Amino acid sequence: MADPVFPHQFSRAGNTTHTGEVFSIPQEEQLAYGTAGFRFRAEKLPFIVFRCAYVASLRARQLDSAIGVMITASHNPAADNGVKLVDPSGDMLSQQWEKYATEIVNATDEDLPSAVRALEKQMSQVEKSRISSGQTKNARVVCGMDTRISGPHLMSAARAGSALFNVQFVDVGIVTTPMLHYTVKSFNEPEFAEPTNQGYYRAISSAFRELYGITQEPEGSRYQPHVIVDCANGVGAPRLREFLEHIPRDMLEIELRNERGELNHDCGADFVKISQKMPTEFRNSEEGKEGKCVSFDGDADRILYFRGKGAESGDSESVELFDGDRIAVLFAMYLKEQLDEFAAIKTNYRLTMGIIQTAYANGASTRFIRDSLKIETVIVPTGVKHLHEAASEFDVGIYFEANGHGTVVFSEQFNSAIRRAPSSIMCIRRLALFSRVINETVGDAFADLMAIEMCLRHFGWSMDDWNQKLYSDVPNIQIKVPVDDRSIFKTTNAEQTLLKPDGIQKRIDEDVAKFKSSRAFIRPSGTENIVRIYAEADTVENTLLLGKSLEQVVLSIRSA
Ligand code: G16
Repeated sequence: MADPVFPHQFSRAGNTTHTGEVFSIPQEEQLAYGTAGFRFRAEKLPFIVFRCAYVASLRARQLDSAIGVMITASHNPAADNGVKLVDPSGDMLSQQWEKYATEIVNATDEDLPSAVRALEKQMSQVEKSRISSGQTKNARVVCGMDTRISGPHLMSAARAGSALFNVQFVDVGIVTTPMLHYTVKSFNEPEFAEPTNQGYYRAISSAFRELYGITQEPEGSRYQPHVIVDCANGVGAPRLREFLEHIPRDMLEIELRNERGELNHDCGADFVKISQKMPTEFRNSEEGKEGKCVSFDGDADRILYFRGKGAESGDSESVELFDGDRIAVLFAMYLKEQLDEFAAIKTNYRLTMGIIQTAYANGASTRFIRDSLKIETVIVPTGVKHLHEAASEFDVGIYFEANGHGTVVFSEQFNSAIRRAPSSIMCIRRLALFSRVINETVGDAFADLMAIEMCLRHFGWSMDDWNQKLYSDVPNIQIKVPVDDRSIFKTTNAEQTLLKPDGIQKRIDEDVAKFKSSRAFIRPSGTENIVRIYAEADTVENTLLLGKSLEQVVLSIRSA
């Protein structure tokens, strides 16, 4: 086949932005597939999206399947954008293909055809002959975007990239990232769900309504079904409104805030987690101790719960956080209760369960999981791809980053055990329905919201109960330090130890040794031009001191 012709406006030199200007990208600038795909100022993205869609079309032909392209910069500011690829099962792109995507994005126009040929050489004989005989009717690039102004132009770049091999292009419009993941899986597994927004809404909401129907609140329940959602002014707002048409108000009363302002500005899960403050449009006097509030991020793949500290605290801005760690523990308690009942009945099945966290997990949560729940925990580097992979080693793998990104994955062994057991047994029905409420493909704010409310209702818990019956967070802080070149920071040990620049880990260790019960690490972000500092210690004051001292360490490198 002749080498395809690459349109000039999607080349490095001619890269044309959504405002019609040319923003060229120097050939020597190496672009990296980060924590969650390529993420930069939107001006850089047309060329990158074009090349990524091209890679997606190659992968789609290789596997004769739908591959996803999601145009989003999630929690980043509105002026940024990004692109990530989704594999046929709805999971993140395989790490081998992340490498190919990086090579293809960084190849010169002249080198591109040979880079593609090198990639094609890696394919199996079966895949090659399927492609050469044209048996690729299921190959599709399924593309969605968030609400950013640069999105539609990037969608046209994706369409152009997929067109090079005539792969069918499906534009699903403005969707949350988890909806795109779910839709890709639905295209490839038609029995899973209909590959449309309505198909996604119906699948999750019908499982929720059924689970609601069999869930009995215990006597003296303090559960309350009113939730206020901070939509981060992102795609979560319009899509959640549609989703809620499938959830009766007498089951859940959901109120939406931050629907149309500036994306992620003073609101959203990242803002709430890092500042530990109320998002805009929320007031401590109204949403104080009694309130149940939730924050999504810009593409609704993260969820956090929070409430004000109450008028009596004298602090009108700070929040009490119920973060990803606390959500993971809630899911673990619910699932463990069902699995224990199941084990008592079906002794021939031994289903394993584990919780995957990152170094950002609050130390108190990890101790509680190991010591009180007696569940195995695994710590992996930041990034859903790492958590998802580790969770898949268990029959029931719960993974959550403290920032609210997480879900539960279930093994084949789990599915067949549940299918074979009589559905009249309550724990079996709960497990089966819970696994359908959850979006297994990736962390999903809507699906997680439904599952969390169901667990709280099952236990009859108020926010106070959820807070007090588990563990108390140890004081912790996260600081972002802008840097020119984050690539000079190299880590190991699940990102808890800094290898480069030389000598910095020693300074971190010395600082940590000054405070009781302390722990800290420094790592480069994979999504922003910043270095992140995490610190915890015995008191709020000491945590602040430790965090500030480490900030000085990073600033001293910056100015060296
Ligand atoms: C993405 C990833 C998350 C990660 C976050 C921050 O989230 O999917 O796994 O925790 O970036 O990553 P980093 O610390 O490397 O900047 P999102 O919600 O922005 O897509």
